[in-house]
Amino acid sequence: MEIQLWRKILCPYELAVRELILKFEHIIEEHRKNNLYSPIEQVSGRVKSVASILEKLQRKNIPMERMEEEIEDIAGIRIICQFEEDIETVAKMLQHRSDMVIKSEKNYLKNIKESGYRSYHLIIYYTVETIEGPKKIQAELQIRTMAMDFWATIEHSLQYKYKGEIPPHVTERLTKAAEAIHALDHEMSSVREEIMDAQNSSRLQSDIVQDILLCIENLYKVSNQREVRKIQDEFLRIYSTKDMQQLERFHRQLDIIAEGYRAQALK
Ligand code: 0O2
Repeated sequence: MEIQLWRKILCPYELAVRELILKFEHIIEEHRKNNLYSPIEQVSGRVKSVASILEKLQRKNIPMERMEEEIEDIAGIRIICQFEEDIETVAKMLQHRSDMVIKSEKNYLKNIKESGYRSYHLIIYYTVETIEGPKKIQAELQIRTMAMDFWATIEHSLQYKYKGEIPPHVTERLTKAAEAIHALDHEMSSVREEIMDAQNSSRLQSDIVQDILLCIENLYKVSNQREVRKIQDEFLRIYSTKDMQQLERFHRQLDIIAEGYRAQALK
């Protein structure tokens, strides 16, 4: 096929990958803005390379004209979660979306691959708008934890290095590493609540600090410099104590002071 034609074929897949990444990133943002825990930690995506498409066509004996129907992962999205429990939450979230239809699933968490590969895959139908009108394409969503992703990335590189013929001694070590990764995911799940609490309070603290700093910056514009410097010193003192309750109290007081200045400015 001519290069020009490949470009035309892959164009809607590029658009789909960009749109889907944006949509999943927005899910993360929406959770964070509402002070909610996001089951999605990171998202990335890629359009399969022409070489990789050709290799798959050949390996699976698929005629070129059946490419778009048979190769389901021309558009690929990877969704990374912190905990194994989050994978199901994400999968359920996707079932209810109106902009994608789930065609099939492959659960390599329940049915771990012989290689040790663990991940949850969904093939979806997704429609993009092109200059020639709407085009329904397929995309593969891989949902996995950070630990699963770490293992899969390393194993994928080794597959590439050894051209799919990984020597037995390396396979053995990969199997052991896969077991360790499995155990790590379970260990992390058992302290999930504690980790989530710690992450939430750290995010809350950073939001409060950002708010206080913005408030102090605004006070410099409308109030006596010496007064604001005193407020600033008090903030630094409280901040160094790492006492969240004191910091929250200071934040509330600062809000009242700022409100007072705002009211004065309106008079
Ligand atoms: P890439 O380089 O990731 O784009 P097949 O290619 O026939 O094995 P199939 O039947 O289309 O795959 O679906 P499957 O098994 O769900 O695999 C789809 C993708 O999952 C693969 O894409 C890999 O990304 C990933 N995957 C599946 N099995 C393994 C594994 O054992 N190790 C690792 N590291 N990844 C795996 P591709 O096509 O390999 O290409």
